[in-house]
Amino acid sequence: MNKNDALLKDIRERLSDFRYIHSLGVAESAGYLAEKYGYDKETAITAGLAHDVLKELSKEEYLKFFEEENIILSDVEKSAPKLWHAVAGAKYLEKEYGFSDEIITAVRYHTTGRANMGLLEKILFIADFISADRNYNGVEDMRKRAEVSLEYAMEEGLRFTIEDLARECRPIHPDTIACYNEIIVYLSQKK
Ligand code: DGI
Ligand code: FE
Ligand code: FE
Repeated sequence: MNKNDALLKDIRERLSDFRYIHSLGVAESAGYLAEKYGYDKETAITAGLAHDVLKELSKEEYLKFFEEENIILSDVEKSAPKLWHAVAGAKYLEKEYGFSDEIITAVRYHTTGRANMGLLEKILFIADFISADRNYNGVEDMRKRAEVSLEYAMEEGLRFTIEDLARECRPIHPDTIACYNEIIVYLSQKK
């Protein structure tokens, strides 16, 4: 079995129909963005398939995994369980599949973003917002922005996430803020 076959079987077994279909959609969008912005298409597809691999663990399973892997969460991370699947997923893919650092890092930061993201990181971050299964208000605008540049789409995605989190009084991860600031400064200098 090649690695993508094993990965497909793994996500099919670990994820609900809904999230399995989401993962296939993100893989397709990541492949599309890779071709458009000049990254290896097969690597981007693999990252898309893999990105939410541990999304459906229980709270107990995450905490056990973090303890076994000696992963220490910050206070913000402890209080934001939605961030856990990216941290756990990256470690799992490193251990079980030995994927490249680029894939591992893209999965690790696919939820928060961070400063200084590489091309695959940005591709996965945006593919997650524009995949075919997404239907939130504003998804068409995100898809249009993704045709202009990855950074232009990231600006909108990060603003969307930060506004949502602030409105709901939830903590905003420092990596999310660092990513937002960097993109805003970058785009303002281009004008
Ligand atoms: O796994 P998906 O649902 O496909 O998408 P995702 O990995 O981007 O996760 C989105 C969720 O993560 C969404 O509910 C908002 C949350 N999130 C993203 N950035 C932050 C965050 N939550 C907190 N508390 N802080 C963040 O900085
Ligand atoms: Fe995710
Ligand atoms: Fe996702």
